[in-house]
Amino acid sequence: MDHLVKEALEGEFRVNMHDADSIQRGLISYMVRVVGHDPRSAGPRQWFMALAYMVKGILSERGMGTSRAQYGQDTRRVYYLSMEFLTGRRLMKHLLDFGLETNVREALDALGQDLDELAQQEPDPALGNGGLGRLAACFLDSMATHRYPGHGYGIHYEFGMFSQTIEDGQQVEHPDNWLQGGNPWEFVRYSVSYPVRFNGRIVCFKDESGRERCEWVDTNNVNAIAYDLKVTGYDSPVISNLRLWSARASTDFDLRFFNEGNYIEAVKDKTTSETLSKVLYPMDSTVLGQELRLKQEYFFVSASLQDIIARYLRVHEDLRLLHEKIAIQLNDTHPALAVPELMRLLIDVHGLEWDEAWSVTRETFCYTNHTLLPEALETWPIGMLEHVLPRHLEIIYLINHDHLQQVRFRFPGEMEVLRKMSLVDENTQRIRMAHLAIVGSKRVNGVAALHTRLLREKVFPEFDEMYPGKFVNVTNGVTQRRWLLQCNPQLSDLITEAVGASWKSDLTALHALEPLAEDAAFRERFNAIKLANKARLADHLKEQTGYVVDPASMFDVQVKRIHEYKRQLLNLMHVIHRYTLLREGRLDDPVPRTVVIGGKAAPGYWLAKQIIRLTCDVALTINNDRAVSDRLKVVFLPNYNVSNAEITIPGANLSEQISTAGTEASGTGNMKFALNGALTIGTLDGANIEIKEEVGDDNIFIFGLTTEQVTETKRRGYNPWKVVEHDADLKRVLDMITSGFFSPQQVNRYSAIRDTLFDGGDQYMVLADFRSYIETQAKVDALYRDPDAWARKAILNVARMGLFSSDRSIQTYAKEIWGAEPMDI
Ligand code: 26W
Repeated sequence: MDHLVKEALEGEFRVNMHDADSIQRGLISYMVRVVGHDPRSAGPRQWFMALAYMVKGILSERGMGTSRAQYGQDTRRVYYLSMEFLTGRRLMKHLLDFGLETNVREALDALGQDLDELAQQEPDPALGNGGLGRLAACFLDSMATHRYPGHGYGIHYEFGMFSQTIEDGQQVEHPDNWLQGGNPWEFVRYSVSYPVRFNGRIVCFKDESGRERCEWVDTNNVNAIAYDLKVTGYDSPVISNLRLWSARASTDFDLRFFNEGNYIEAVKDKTTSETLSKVLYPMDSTVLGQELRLKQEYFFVSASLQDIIARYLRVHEDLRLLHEKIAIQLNDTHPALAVPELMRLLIDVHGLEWDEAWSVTRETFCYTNHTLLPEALETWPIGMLEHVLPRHLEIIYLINHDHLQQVRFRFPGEMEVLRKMSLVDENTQRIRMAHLAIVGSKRVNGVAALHTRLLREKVFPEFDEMYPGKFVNVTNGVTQRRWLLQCNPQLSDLITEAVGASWKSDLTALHALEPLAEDAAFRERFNAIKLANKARLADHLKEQTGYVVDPASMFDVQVKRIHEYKRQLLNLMHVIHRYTLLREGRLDDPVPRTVVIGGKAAPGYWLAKQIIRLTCDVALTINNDRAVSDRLKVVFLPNYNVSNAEITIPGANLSEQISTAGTEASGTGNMKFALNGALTIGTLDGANIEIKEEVGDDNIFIFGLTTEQVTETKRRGYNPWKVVEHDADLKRVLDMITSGFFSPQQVNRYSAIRDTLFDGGDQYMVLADFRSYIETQAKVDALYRDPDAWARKAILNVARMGLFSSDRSIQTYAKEIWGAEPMDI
């Protein structure tokens, strides 16, 4: 090592990434000069940092090429505004994108370090809740890979999604201090800073030219500071940027207090304004309506729009043509305040007329809806807006005034329609953010065919009628780079060997695998890879939970946020039913199963937490019952996140996608599992429907009521008691849950579950779908007994996933929504 260090520090600084020796010298040099550690005593954490800084250098160099090309070509840009980005770890992704993995691995080997161990050192940035945040990350990857001029904007949360441990069978939340050890990937841009204003009041006056102008005065200001993360694409010269805003107090000290000698009071304001980017709200699917959340939304929207306008004005003059050069995608309604904020900036700051500003605004924004659940549709109390964003409330009223005039014209005399379409909910005195986003956007999209249809027919039918062609569908997709290439290297190699490498940027190339489903040798290799991935997952489960599971058993996996509509409870009911059959010897030729359930519950969502607890209780009982031990195991996988999804998904045989029909907008886990060769058991919900259409009815297990049947059953008066009365197995399962069979220390522990199912009316039709689910699970068993038949179908699933790449989603957005072209670079 001594001579290596000497040589490295004497040699030239530039690293030749195509040469392992040069990389090795580079690493030593970064270790000394940037990390500031002696290479002779550095551990994996320090080597990770040295490597990350070295890669960051390449990111920066190449990133400049992209910027220059964008300004040079004056390309139409796409801005993706999202409160959440779940990017996953960066290191391996950048190495894969640059084609550097092999060389770097070799260089590290020579230094006595293991690349995989280093990669584990990196914290997983959990700046999102679930599907919506991960989709944003897949989209950035696809945009960079296919050379679109995409830019992400979000929040630099100091604390991301909480980390979850299980203590005493219950979820415990811990702060996610992901920046603790420093973040080598980010570029802090102290000079890129914008003031964001809150509170205050509006003064209107006539200016010299007699024009009515409004000014927002006496505001409390916070500064937004930019943190940039570089986004690479696979084998692509384009490097895009994800800009995350962090809140800084605008004045370090409030001088009034300071001068009075009250030092602590003087710093207090600083602390409160900096809470704006402190923590991600860990809820998906229910809105809390808290002022801090509203402020977070406005904070990042305002900073992003100021930045977008500044960049535009660097090369253009006329803001009336803004929409010709940019498109802004709103990821759900979380950034919907962008609509009145752009209006405010254009009118109050840049002097456009109302009509000019409105036409630019409506041509600039597009809005993606991600949920059908009524409790997840954002609304804000008028009183709160009046206090926090008085000028925006005025602008919203003005927008609504014009909007309602058009509604009256389109639906004359229809007061009910007027009431429904108003941006203001008069009953609750709240502003409807989805309405605002729809009115202020050029296009509105749903994320799967069924979801878009339900949006148009059930949620916003009047808007759809009033604006024909505004509502479009873009079915979600996932990036095959992370969700196959990176997480499943063995299967990736097998596929590349069989059909070539083009699938990495064109997933439809997987079609060529179809004939190989009939090739016994291929099936054998495919099965061996699945087994190896299951062994890796089994090791992970053992390390995380202590439970030992058998990789030869069927791995039946449901990982996603815990929510009643996703029906983890239905899964558990099948498990309990199976357990009783096993104990009574009523299953002939039982297929051994390992059921894995994982996911986080929102901290305030008590019932979801009970479902986690029940999972753990059921696991404890079943896993310790010697009578069934080798035939059934249940494991709750703690702290489900992007990193452990990368281990879990490749190890699954069966993918559980069992939401009540009409509730899951799309799902994206469903796509990741199938891409990794799991078969799906699922309802006709979200993108499951399109998956079924692609893979064929024989290659997926569909069960349960359809959306129409759910509606019809409810309309006719659904009676949970009746269902249970006619199903002895179901009755017994429920009795076991509610009589304390799994919680003898506290027999009433699960009374709330009984209550939602009966008194609560079983909103999500768990009982109604039980029988169909159980029967379908029996078909799953039957197929698993024939490994060859199972493998054929699994291979066909992989081969037919071409449609579900986020590359396809992005190409659709680019063509049909943004009007964006790939850059020529
Ligand atoms: C603040 C309250 C809140 C926060 C987040 C409400 C709703 C959300 C999101 C819309 C929830 C979400 O992540 N939705 C998921 O989006 C995925 C990507 O489109 C879909 O695949 C999932 O079906 C949908 O649940």
